[in-house]
Amino acid sequence: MKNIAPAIFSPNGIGDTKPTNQAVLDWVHEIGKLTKPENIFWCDGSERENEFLIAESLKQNVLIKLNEKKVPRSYLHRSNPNDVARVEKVTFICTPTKEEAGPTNNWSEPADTYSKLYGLLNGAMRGRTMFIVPYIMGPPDSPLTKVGFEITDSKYVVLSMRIMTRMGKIALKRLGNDPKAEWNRGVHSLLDVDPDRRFICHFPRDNTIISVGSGYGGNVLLSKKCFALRIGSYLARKQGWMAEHMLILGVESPDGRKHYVAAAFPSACGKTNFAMLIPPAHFDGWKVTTVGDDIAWMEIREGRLFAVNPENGYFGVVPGTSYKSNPNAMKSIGHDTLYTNVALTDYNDVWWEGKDGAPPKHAIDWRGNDWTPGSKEKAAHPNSRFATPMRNNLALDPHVEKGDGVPISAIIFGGRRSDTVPLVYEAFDWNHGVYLGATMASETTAAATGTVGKVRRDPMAMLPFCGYNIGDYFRHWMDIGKRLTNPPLVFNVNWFRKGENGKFLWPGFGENMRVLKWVIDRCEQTGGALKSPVGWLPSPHDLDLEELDIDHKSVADLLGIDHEEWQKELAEHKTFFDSLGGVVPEELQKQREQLVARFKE
Ligand code: GTP
Ligand code: SPV
Ligand code: MN
Repeated sequence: MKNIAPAIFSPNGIGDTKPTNQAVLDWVHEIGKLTKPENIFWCDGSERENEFLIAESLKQNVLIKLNEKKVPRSYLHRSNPNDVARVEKVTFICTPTKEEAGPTNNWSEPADTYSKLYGLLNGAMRGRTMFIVPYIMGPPDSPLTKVGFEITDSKYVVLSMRIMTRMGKIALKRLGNDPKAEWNRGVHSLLDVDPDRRFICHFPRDNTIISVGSGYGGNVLLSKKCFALRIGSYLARKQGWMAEHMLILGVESPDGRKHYVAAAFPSACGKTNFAMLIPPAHFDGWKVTTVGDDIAWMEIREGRLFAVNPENGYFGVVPGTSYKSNPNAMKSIGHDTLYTNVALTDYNDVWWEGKDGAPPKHAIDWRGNDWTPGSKEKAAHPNSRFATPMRNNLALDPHVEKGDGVPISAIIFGGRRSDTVPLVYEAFDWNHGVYLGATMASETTAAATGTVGKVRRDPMAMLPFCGYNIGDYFRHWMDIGKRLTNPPLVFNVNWFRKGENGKFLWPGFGENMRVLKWVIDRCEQTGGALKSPVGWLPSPHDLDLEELDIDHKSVADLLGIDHEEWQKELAEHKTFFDSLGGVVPEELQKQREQLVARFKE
């Protein structure tokens, strides 16, 4: 196997912070014996370590240093062109029975899978450095916080994990010396980045993840989709909490009343943008703050849901990010940021489609080829990403480090739907809300490899991330509801409905504040709504549309329920439930029948 990640040799005092927990040491020893690395590098998360790893990564062309004046302390990484997104078809849930993984997951038998993966890992780190990355997910003093270790032979992964998680000594401290303590085992090797030998496998019963053959994003930053969502959702059900693909934002009114909202949108459907929203001028005095942009861990206290963001940074979609669409993101990624697969200008600045200003006359595209505005290819890959620490975000919520989490007033589901689904509506109650989540659909995006733009059901935006049987997941949602005396209201939004001209009807981005304001009004029982078959629907005057350049017809189209389209939609709900082969809880089937009946009233 070609050595694409040659070993590095660190001076004394760097890479030698060994944990003391015997269970960790035994596991590292076992993986070391298998993968046969040249040496072992124990990460401590220090500044000195980071500088050393960056210097070595520059030498090996894993990173390109960006213009220090334009983007201080920032770097560009290019992944293998065959490796630019999550790959769902090689992502597996390895439970003893196929039934436990359920109808929506790829399943593979644990013993067979371990032996296949161990075969691939045998000698895989020869001539390479094996990095041990200790990290915690969640605020340091939260009862929800969990420890993980990722073994990897990729410097890019180590540098990214440092941004995306609270990494290093903090995790060793949290874990302590109890050999029976709960912690997640993650093993990652690039191998030779061959799509035919790329597998992302989860062993929920062993709290273990093994990922091979990729060097990109959600496939390899094992803290994120693999641990915080797939293994996380499995643990959450067992332990009575929730792990969800949700942003968390705070919204404060001019008179200082504050609510927190969690929202589940599928990959590349607007979570980061919504979490960093800046209200338009008309909403003078309103403030939106970010708790998290991708993942929420939630527990019940005093009959309410409280949420923490387990992450420490944002791994966000770059294309389309501009001062117009997301000024908070632009400022965040203007320094101390690790970019992946964007274009590089002749001034060593970064560029992407949708960035403010004119495109550069010449650039190097994400593949490393010459690019000009006349080129047919995109300069930045559509799924190019930034990894930026959350402390860069000027709109960071002051309670983001709060161990207790923030109380959630509303949950919003949303997808990318050109038709059928109105701009916003509210569920009648919790179980109806679960139905909205269970039946949501979205057009596929570049965040995962495969066809883009095809509508698929993506329950709670968790289709690729639920680590167990989706029927049991639905049941878990309803069980949580039974324990809530003060449940959040549940909403569905769609920023992506299109008019007859094929253009988005809704301006989106900052203007989504208008929808958020209605959500808050409903939470405070001041907002008006009409009863419709699908749920509580605002009439145009219930939304604050002042100073917004939008015509009456567009608003009517955005809020309209087209009965013909909905007959098709209802049939698709049935097809989806049927496709799950009997795991859908009775209550949700009943919800569907009631929905059908309401359309006949
Ligand atoms: P992941 O990181 O993959 O989970 O994505 P995400 O859900 O955080 O999506 P993100 O906010 O990065 O947005 C993805 C794409 O949707 C970007 O190209 C945005 O420009 C676009 N987008 C986000 N919000 C809106 C909106 O309100 N309206 C429109 N039309 N596009 C939006
Ligand atoms: C997503 O796809 O939902 C992401 C990007 O947030 S990745 O980390 O690659 O999964
Ligand atoms: Mn995501």
